Amino acid sequence: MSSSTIDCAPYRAELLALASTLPRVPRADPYAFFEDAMRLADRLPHELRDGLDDFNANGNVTGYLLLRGLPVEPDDELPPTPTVSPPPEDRPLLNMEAMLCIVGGALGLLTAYDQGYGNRRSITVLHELFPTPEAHPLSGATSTTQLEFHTDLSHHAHQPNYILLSCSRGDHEGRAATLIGSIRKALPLLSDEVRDHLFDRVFTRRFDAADPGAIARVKPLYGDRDDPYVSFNRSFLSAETPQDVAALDALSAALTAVTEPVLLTPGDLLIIDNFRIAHGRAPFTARWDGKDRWLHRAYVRTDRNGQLSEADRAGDVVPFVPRR
Ligand SMILES: O=C(O)CCC(=O)C(=O)O
Ligand SMILES: [Fe+2]
Repeated sequence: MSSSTIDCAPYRAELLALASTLPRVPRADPYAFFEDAMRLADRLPHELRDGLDDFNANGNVTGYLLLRGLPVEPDDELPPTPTVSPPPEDRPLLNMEAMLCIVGGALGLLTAYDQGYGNRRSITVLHELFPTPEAHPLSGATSTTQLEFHTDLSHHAHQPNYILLSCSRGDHEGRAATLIGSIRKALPLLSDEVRDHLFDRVFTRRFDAADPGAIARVKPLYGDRDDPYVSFNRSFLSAETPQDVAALDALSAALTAVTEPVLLTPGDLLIIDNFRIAHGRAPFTARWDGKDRWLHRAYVRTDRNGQLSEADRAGDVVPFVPRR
């Protein structure tokens, strides 16, 4: 396994024992649930905790950390893959939800976001990802088409540091790889001219198709010139000049050239450094048989760039503040 992967199979029993002490219904009292998960994070097996702390402090070249072999339920003990969100408030805790929250608690604060558009009625920490029948076959937005490179919440001033994706079910054919484009790998492929443009140019980023006034301002590269953060979304960053187009295309091409596909399988938990990689997802075919791909997702904030204040708690909802 590469240094981006930690095999957690040796800790399965220990992790299950930790998870069994969490409240059985995570959505009944979310604040209490996340507080417990954070407490349990201090009792993770030492080697695993050290790996998480090291990634949190230094990152790595690939921009992700993949935990494999976590204690997912046997498939026949899982409920059918959902087709609608949100899940029932009383749905019992799933093992991969427990893993998501304990690992998230080791990295920072699990956080819910007002994203500035349609999600106002469903602002939660715990998200579910699965293909939806309504999107098939005409738009195929969630499965049959590739999800292009993006940074999650790049239009939000308090963009999450980490995206955690844990997997209860993979897709049937093993095609739905999460695509990882690391800026630490892509940067050497960019010319000085393109780098300068991506650092200095402030792009407008639309975030609500129905509202032309809904714009944020985004620099695709920022921070340390030699080890920058990336904020990217080819479809929503508006290119106004030929140089804009050339620079965004060059960044797309460089990210594509260094892409690592990570195929999530049951028991995997992927930690994406949302400041250092752009990510996407390969297309796949859903079968609508109750066994389709099923991921759990949560966003984590850390104090990187001083973005937390003392009163912040796991489970908080961050109001929408457009990036400027
Ligand atoms: O489905 C995936 O693997 C990635 C989905 C995604 O882009 C996200 O959760 O932000
Ligand atoms: Fe995403």
